[in-house]
Amino acid sequence: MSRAQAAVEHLMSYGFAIVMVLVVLGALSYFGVLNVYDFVPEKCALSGFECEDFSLDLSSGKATLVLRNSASEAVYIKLLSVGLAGRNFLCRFVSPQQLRVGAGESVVVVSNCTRLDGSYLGDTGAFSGKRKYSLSVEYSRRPGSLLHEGVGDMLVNAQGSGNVSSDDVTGLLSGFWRLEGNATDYSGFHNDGVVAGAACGVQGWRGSGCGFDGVNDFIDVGNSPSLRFSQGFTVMAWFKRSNVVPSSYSIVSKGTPSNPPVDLAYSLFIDANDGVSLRVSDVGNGLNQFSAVSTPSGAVADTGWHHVAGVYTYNSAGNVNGMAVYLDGVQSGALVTNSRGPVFDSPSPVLIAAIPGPSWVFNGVIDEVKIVNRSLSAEEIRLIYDGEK
Ligand SMILES: [Ca+2]
Repeated sequence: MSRAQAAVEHLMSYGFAIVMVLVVLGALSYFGVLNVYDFVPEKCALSGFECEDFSLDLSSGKATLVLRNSASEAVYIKLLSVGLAGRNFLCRFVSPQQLRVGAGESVVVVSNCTRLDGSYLGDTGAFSGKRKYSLSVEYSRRPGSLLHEGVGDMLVNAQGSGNVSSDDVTGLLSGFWRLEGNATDYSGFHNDGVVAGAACGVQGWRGSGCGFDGVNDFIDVGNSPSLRFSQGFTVMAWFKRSNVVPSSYSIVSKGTPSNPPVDLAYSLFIDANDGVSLRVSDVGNGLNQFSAVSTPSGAVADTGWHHVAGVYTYNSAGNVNGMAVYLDGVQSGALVTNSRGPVFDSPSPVLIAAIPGPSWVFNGVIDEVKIVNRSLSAEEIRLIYDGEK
């Protein structure tokens, strides 16, 4: 018997068994019993760089990569993000000044992680074990010059489980109030709210929410540095009006946007046209100076649930993104590009459902309030909305 014949007979005898083993492994993987990545060694690859070492610690919420610049000239890293496909999990390192990495040199890049999809901080297990994360990097050859993009992936056995919960994480969330019967802040910054009259425990969008009477109910979440922004920020919430009476109703405000707004920092509110507006001021001079953006009139003239996000961007190099309001995941209303500047450092606390007085008191239910310490992109807002809707 020739060697070729022997090989064919061998295959005939064992081929079926091999196929069956593959089918069983495939089925186990499909039903989640088996993680296919458990059999593959950890690895990390990123175009434009050599990924020398890498780790992901879910308990502290940090992804650490040691990147070597294999090019013959220095590069300047502006952004590095680590994501998990379909899970809205994002670790992000941003360096406005851009991190220089000389030719042949290595650099340690630590990205802060958070979960953007509305899953609760403190949940455990969802991201534990070995998984494949996508990597993307933006860098230039000179500081501030043309940006290049590199992509790659990282197969890593994450340490710990759960998500951002430690105090030292200066990630994205500055405040996260699930409003499950109380005003506890889940961002890690301890911006726990004081409930004034509101009925927390009523049916919310997700679990419970807080009901406000339109008269004097509100929640005061304080004025900690984590709620004061010199650059950009994003404010988000779900809300449901009890009735449609055209007037101004605050959703989340820091200061007073009514005239004169001597202490206005930012306010996301239902306006008298039954739309949603975002107002931001850079001064506290009482001259009614602020930037604003609104959805079209009548956009929320109903008593159904809506998700709203207000985004403000100030960039010292130019007011790049301005401000925007997103209703149910979609940008709504004109984007104002002449934003005034850094957000006024108002002495007022952040109130949910009212402005100081109290006035502009919301009439209905508010739930899942988030404040993020940077301006989110349209894509990120969409991601969050899709994850929560
Ligand atoms: Ca809730």
